[in-house]
Amino acid sequence: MGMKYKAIIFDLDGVICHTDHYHYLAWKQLADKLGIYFDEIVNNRLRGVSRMDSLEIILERWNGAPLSDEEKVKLADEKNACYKELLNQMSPKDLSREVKDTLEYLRTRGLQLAIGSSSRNARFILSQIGLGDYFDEISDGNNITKSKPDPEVFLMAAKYLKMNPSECLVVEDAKAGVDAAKAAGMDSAAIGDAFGYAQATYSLFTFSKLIQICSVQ
Ligand code: B16
Ligand code: MG
Repeated sequence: MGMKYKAIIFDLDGVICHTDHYHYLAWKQLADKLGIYFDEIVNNRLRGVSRMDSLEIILERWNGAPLSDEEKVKLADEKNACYKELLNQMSPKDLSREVKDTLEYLRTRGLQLAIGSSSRNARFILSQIGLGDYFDEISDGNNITKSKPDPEVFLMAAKYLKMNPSECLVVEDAKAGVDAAKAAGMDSAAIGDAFGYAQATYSLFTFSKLIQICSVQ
């Protein structure tokens, strides 16, 4: 069986591991403190979106006096401190056997494996779950100026990999991430919250289904 793609670019949060729940808890704590309504539906809009853009979405429901940029940065820092406390508790146990085995299999098939994440905490998360040195390339929130749905994070990953976008498959749990892949000229496989999203090339009921997609000529 031939391989359709040469590289796979994985989103991190919500795909490789479930830091999405920690984002939810940290934003919820901040929103509660500010008296802003926040639930899973609002949280789904934050998937793949940068920290500051996420804060703006949460503040759509803010009824107080307008906040200065300085105050906003302080709020985002507060959320990040709470989030990092949660990340400190992560360990290789937070990497599922299914994800680990699937990555290993794809690697043995000669595929390049990369990360394309909006997070500035991506490298720390990867080291926490025991994948610190695992990926061939990492494109994350530290090397981009525009977050998903802008294609920048995936185009940078392809550049680091020295691949054309058409040779890469993106795996995403965020609709914004699927849109970003499309804008980058890449096929995408949607999982989790993005499952069934019409803009995606494929939908993955479960992570290991990637093996079938990558084996089709
Ligand atoms: P940080 P991904 C994204 O990661 C998250 O989905 C999103 O909720 C978060 O706001 C963003 O990273 C920035 O994260 O605050 O750690 O820099 O899904 O693109 O891997
Ligand atoms: Mg994600």
